[in-house]
Amino acid sequence: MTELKGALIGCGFFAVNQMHAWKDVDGAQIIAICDRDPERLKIVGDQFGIERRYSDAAALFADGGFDFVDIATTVQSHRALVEMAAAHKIPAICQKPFAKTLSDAKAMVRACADAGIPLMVHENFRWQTPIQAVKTVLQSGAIGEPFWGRFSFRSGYDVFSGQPYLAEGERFIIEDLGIHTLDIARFILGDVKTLTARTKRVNPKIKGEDVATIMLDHQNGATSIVDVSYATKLGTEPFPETLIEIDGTLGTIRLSQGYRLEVNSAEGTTVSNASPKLLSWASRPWHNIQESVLAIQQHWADRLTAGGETSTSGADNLKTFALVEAAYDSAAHGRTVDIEAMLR
Ligand code: NAD
Ligand code: 89V
Repeated sequence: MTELKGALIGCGFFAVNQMHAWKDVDGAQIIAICDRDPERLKIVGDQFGIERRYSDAAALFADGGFDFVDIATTVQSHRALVEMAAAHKIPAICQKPFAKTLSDAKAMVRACADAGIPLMVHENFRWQTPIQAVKTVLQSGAIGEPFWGRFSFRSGYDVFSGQPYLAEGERFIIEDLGIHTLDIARFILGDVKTLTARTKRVNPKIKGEDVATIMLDHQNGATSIVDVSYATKLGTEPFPETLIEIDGTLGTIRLSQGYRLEVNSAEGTTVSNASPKLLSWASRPWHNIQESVLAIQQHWADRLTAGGETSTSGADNLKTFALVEAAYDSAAHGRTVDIEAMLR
């Protein structure tokens, strides 16, 4: 099999995980990197032995010689870089949050569709082992038709030391973390008709909201709650676990802290361990996220080689991104938002 060649733009905090994962992906490797910060370019270039280094994305694309680009910068540059990829007809992966606004995100999807190139959003949380395990149980039919769910991420973990920009934006937890939880809710219970949200800022040292409670009406009739907090101090810190409760017509699923998966069905109660693997380059407690980075990047390489839309394509991610915008709108104006209307 010919190995796909990739270029990575943005050599910051999270890109190190992506670079490690690319080393483990079958059928793809990174051959060039780009960062406008010379220090980050050197650190990542030296760590992963990459000779081709660029401080300017336009120069990287002009030189070419790669089959895809992995955009690992923060949101401000996503639209310009995705459109640059489309202009050069280079398939692109773009980190979350996909864009600054839904209208930017729609333009990015359109640009890639017009150029005929695949676009995937690096929305990795649905690729976590425990989340996949919940989906597998639901698909088995063991709990019947789901009618209620809760997707919960409550933590007191200091995310600001690794990602200082998270303390500075007007928007915080929904845009950065809730975006993953909302995507998991869609992945498990399907697309959403309407959304209602409430937010709070508890930590006085940050600008944006650090607590959000969101109610979703899914198209299949199920109702779910997505609740996220970085102001929750617990005895045993659960970061970065998403806890899940699903009630179905024939039983229930509970994914609880410590990756404990309990299924109650007509067959009785089963308890299993849905822990992620600790990859050789991973470290606790991030190993759950790190394993999902490898899974999503392997999925990209497989789809790029064999063809077919990725699970978190740009088009798919519009439906998650709309929930983010709707949550801010709902919390600001105290109203329920029609998601289908936003996507028309
Ligand atoms: P960071 O600030 O540490 O790194 C971003 C890097 O991109 C910096 O080195 C910066 O110099 C570079 N950069 C920015 N614009 C550029 C441009 N136009 N050209 C070249 N280089 C440019 O940020 P981070 O914490 O690594 O986050 C990056 C993205 O990853 C964010 O969108 C964040 O939300 C996302 N993220 C995702 C996960 C996940 O699990 N999916 C986890 C953490 C962060
Ligand atoms: O996934 C993210 O984007 C990260 C974190 C898990 C820390 O919220 O910012």
